[in-house]
Amino acid sequence: MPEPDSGTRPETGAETGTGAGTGAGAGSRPETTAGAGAGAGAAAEPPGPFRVRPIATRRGPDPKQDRAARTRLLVLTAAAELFTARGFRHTSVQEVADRVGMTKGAVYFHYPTKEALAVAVVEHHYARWPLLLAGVTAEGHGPLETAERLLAGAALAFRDDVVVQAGTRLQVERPQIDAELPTPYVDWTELLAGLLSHAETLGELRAGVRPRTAARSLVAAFFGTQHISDVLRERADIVERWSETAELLFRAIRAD
Ligand code: LUB
Repeated sequence: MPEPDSGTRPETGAETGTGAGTGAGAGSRPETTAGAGAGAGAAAEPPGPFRVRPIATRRGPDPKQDRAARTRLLVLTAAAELFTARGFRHTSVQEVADRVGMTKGAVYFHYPTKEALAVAVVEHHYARWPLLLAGVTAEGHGPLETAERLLAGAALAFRDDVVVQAGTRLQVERPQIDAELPTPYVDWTELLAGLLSHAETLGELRAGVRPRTAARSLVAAFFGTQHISDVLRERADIVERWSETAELLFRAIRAD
């Protein structure tokens, strides 16, 4: 019986390059580069947000644009620190402005609302993953090993990267945020399902293991592991907690 559709997200609209005006756009993602699990045998194209994005080119260095981009990143990182520590509702734009030594007006110039700031933080959270994918793919492992190393890399990012942490909290608080946030969890599920389907064609999967079911289970286990580690240890032990869970799950998934 074919597997139920996981409701993968339809491709989002036009992507914007870095540089001008990326702060406030809902649904647009900072560009990426990558292909998935390029070990032996042709791998399927990674899902939308993990796919190669055309790099928006522009003529020559533009100091004004670069300064604006640096300011946006400064504001975004400060917002991520506050969203991670206090959540969306208990963070004010004034606190973000104070943290970067700017006026509230100057922050609003780059991000017209607190919601726009939240959307930008979540977009940058997801923009981390194609870069991680590109790095792991370049190592040339098989698809199952690629999946295992991707999630191990994600665990490090959840421990050390405040934008990843903030994006995760904002996605949990999405009912409180009156803005269009990307649908969570579906891209990782799609990416892992692609890698596990490829692994299946190479005979790397244990008989009876369904790629999409295993992909959903890995995402659910990772999300639960990072959440519990966050609540109990502010993710200080997430790498250890995930490696013990991953060892168990990949032993169940991998063919002997
Ligand atoms: C991941 C989070 C936190 C899934 O994909 C996502 O949306 C995720 C944020 O919403 O964990 C686990 C890899």
